[in-house]
Amino acid sequence: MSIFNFFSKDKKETLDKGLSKTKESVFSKLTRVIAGKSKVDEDVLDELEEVLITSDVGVETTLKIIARIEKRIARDKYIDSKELAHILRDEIASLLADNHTEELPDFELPEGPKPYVIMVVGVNGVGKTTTIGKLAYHFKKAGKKVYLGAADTFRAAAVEQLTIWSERVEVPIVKQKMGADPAAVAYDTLNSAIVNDADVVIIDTAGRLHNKINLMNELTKIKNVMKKVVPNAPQEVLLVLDGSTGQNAFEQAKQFTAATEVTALAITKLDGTAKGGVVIGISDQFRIPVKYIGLGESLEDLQVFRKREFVDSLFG
Ligand SMILES: Nc1nc2c(ncn2[C@@H]2O[C@H](COP(=O)(O)OP(=O)(O)OP(=O)(O)O)[C@@H](O)[C@H]2O)c(=O)[nH]1
Ligand SMILES: [Mg+2]
Repeated sequence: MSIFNFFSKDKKETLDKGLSKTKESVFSKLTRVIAGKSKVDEDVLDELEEVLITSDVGVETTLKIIARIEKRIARDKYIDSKELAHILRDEIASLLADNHTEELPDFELPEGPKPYVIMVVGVNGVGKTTTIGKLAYHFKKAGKKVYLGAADTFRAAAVEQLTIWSERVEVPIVKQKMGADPAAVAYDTLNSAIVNDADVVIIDTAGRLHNKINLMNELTKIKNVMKKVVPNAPQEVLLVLDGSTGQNAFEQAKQFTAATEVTALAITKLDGTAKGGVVIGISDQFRIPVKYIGLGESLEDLQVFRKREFVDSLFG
């Protein structure tokens, strides 16, 4: 194991605790499935399919998992039903590993000219601003100089909320008053960041405008204006999804990725839900990598998503 993948005890505890609702729900369902059955057979598989679908893994990914287990049964002939959780863990982990994505050490930035600009998008209430606060905290802790840009100027409280996070984490924020042009705020933020030699800039955006077309046009405009300052910005467009909405999160991912270029996903509020299986489905079905997961409201409760650790925690 490389030092990059070192998985600290604290991190594991946060993950286990954050996923506990999903974990309990999955285990109680699995226990019911195997009750009175010694062997994993067709009946068990049918019920397992149901368990995965009701845990919001999604139909497509569930079918892939079941097919893998069937293959394994065909090979091993007899599988003790007590081993089911184990086997599920292995098969899901290897399914997700098939969808290979580049992994950097936690809160390190890819090579390239500074600053690395992350534009955060998503519908209202999913956890964009909170995720920005947590990201700022972690990047700062990793020794990076962080700048925040309050480009959600649509709602009165939005700028205030981001300001509170900037004070809490002690990182600078660039803002204007409510109703200001979001692209202008983003432009100013990048200029300040360059003058001050920042490593990473995180731009908050509105989750709601008068309509969806307006919203998408505005995101495009913010992107284009930023390119005038940093030609390859934004290097990351992070779509935030609320994991507690299960299949809805899937739908949002589909719609957003169709309407605008998204390069990474963050799935929040996993602590408040038994629908954490959605991370497995989204990670399997979207080409865009799940980069972060939100496991609670405090600063430490944001983690870089590591497939193996996630699956181990869920079925461990
Ligand atoms: N339990 C839990 N709550 C979270 C998490 N992430 C965000 N929240 C809460 O979700 C609520 C909405 O979060 P915001 O960060 O304001 O969401 P937003 O996307 O910026 O919302 P708008 O600015 O209205 O578009 C807040 O009450 C957060 O505390 C998480 O991982 N776990
Ligand atoms: Mg917000």
